[in-house]
Amino acid sequence: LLTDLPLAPRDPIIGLTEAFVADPRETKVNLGVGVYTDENGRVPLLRCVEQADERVVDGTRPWSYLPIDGLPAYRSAVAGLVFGDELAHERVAVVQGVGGTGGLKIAADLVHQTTPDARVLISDPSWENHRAIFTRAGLTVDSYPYYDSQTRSVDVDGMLDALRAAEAGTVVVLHACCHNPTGYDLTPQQWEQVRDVVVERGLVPLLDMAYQGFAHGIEEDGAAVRLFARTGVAMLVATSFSKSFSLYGERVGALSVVCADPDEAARVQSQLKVIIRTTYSNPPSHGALVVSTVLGDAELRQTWEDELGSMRERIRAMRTRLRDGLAAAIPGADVEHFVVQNGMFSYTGLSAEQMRALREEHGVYGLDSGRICVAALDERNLPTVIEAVAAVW
Ligand code: PLP
Ligand code: TYF
Repeated sequence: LLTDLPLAPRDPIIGLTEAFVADPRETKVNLGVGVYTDENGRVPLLRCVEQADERVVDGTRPWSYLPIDGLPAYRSAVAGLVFGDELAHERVAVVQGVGGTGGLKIAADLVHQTTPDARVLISDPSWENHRAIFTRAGLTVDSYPYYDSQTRSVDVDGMLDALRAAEAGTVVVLHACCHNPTGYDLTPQQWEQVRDVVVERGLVPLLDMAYQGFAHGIEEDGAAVRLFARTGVAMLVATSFSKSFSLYGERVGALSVVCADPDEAARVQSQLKVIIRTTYSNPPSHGALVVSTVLGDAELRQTWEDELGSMRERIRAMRTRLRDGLAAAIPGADVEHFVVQNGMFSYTGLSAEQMRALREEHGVYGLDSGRICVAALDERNLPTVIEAVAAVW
C-alpha cells in the first residue's frame, strides 16, 4: 500500500514558518505566513470573541453534534453579512465550512459533481492552495493574467481578454478584496468590467472572501460580492473568519451558493449536505457559536467592527511607516506601492534571490515570490525590516 509512496513537498508557506522557528537569531522577523499580529507581536484575542466565548461556554455544554450543514443561526448570520438585503436569502444555499479552505473544497466538490469537465481559472498569481484544492477535486485549473510586475498594478486588460476567451461554464475564482499574494485589488470600475464579461460569457464567479474588513471596511469590502449578487447569475462565495475574527485555529468559514430560486437552493443545499456528510460528517461547533453570537448581538457586533477597524488601521499605519522608512533609507527608490496595496500582504517587488538574502543574511522571512505579510510588522521589528530591505534593494 505505502511502499512506493513518495515524500510530498512541504507547504511552502507553512514550511517557511518551520525554518523561522529553527532560526536561532534573536532579531529574526516572520513576515511569511498570513497572520495578523498586534503591536506586541501577538495574535490578538478580540474582546468581542472573548465576551461571546464566555456566553457560549456558560450556555451550551455539553457539546452535541451540529447539523450537517452547520449551526442555523450561524448560517443566517453569514447570509446577512455576505449579501445583506441584496437578494432573498431563500435563494442562497449556505453551509458552515471548516475554515474558508473547507468552504472552497466543498465548492470544488459541488462543481465537480455538476460539471466534471469544468475548467477553473485562478489569478496569476494566486494563493497557492487555490490550484491545489481545485486540482485535487478533479477539475482542470488554468490561470488568468492578474499582476503586471512592470507596472506594479493589475493587468486588467489581460484579465478581461482571458475571461472573454473562456468557455461558458468556466469557474472564475476572484479574490473579493485584499488579493493574496499581491495586495492589488480591482477598482470599482474594473469590477464592473469583470462582472460584465462574466455575465456575457456565462462564466461562474466564485468569490473568495478571506479578508472582509481588512481593505476599507466591512460594507466596502463586500461590494464586489453584492455586485455579482445583483446580476442574478449563479455564483459561489467562500467565506473565512480566520483573520477577521482572529479565530485561525477554530476553523470558521462558509460556502454560499446563489441559486435561481428557492427550489434550486433547496436542491443545492441537499447536495452540499451529502458532500459534507461524506467528508467530515458535520462541522465543529465552538467557533461558529462564537461568531454567530457576535454577529447576532448589536453591541458585540459593534465591538467587532471597531476591533476589525483597529486591525485595518494598524496595517495601514505600518504600510506608511514602511514606505517612509524605505524612502529615507533608499534615496530615489519608488516605494509607493506599499501604501497602494490592500490587506495583509504586500508584493515587495523583490526577486527570489533578494528574498533569500533577506532570510539568510538578515533573518527577515518572506516568500520567494516577494510577498511579505505587512500585518506582522510592528514598532519593534520595523527598523530591522527597513534596514534589511534597504540592504538587498
Ligand atoms: N482564501 C484565501 C485567499 C486565503 O488567503 C486564505 C488564507 O488562509 C484562505 C482562503 C483560507 O482561510 P482559512 O484559514 O479560513 O481556511
Ligand atoms: O497565504 C497565507 O499565508 C494564509 C495562511 O496552506 C495559509 O492564507 C497559508 C498556507 C496554507 C494555509 C493558510
